[in-house]
Amino acid sequence: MGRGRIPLPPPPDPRPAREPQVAVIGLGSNEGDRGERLRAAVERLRRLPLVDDVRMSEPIETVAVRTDGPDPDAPRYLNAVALITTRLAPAVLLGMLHAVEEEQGRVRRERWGDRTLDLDLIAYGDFVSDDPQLTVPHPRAAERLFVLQPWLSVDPDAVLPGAGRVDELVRRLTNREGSPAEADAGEERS
Ligand code: A4P
Ligand code: MG
Repeated sequence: MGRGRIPLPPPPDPRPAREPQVAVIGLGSNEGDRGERLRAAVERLRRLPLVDDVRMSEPIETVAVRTDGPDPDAPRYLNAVALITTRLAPAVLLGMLHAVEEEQGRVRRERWGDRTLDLDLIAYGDFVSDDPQLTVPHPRAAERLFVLQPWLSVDPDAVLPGAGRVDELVRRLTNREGSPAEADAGEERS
């Protein structure tokens, strides 16, 4: 052995694999070929590393909600929800969602402005975080029929951590606002 060579410390134990979790992704598009954007986004989700079992709802058409309320004159959204099983950490998953948005030509202009594709992390198992860069569950999900209805359609037993059963949230929002279509328009009023 050469002089001065210091033996390397043993390598650290490999990190234990993360348990798979079900993550709920909200998809929205109100610019360009909306249906194609959503389909392409889901195909990308299927190809992400450490992601499997991607299940997407049927898309629904909804009135655009702006920061000052619903705007029936703005281009309407197609919204859908995808359930994925993943071993990606929540922050890593959100970073990948942002990368997919960019691939699909998303330009960040004003908040809640028109967009080719918005991917929100709605929930990630029972994980809770109030970091502004990673707020989970999504802070506005409990008030949004355009998230809750497609979610319920792919998981009738869905639960939004901290807010309760999704079927119950949908029932309350539709009772409060009238028909589901009107509820879409009014969901950010309160
Ligand atoms: N961020 C923190 N937590 C999360 C999370 N759980 N999911 C941060 C996604 N992003 C999260 O996001 C702004 C910042 O939020 C990022 O830095 C991210 O790290 P953004 O996507 O750049 O901006 P945004 O989407 O314009 O803003 P925001 O506040 O996330 O808006 P929302 O809540 O996504 O609402 N109307 C209809 N009908 N359908 C829609 O889908 N979507 C919006 C956007 C408004 N109106 C809509 C719809
Ligand atoms: Mg967003």
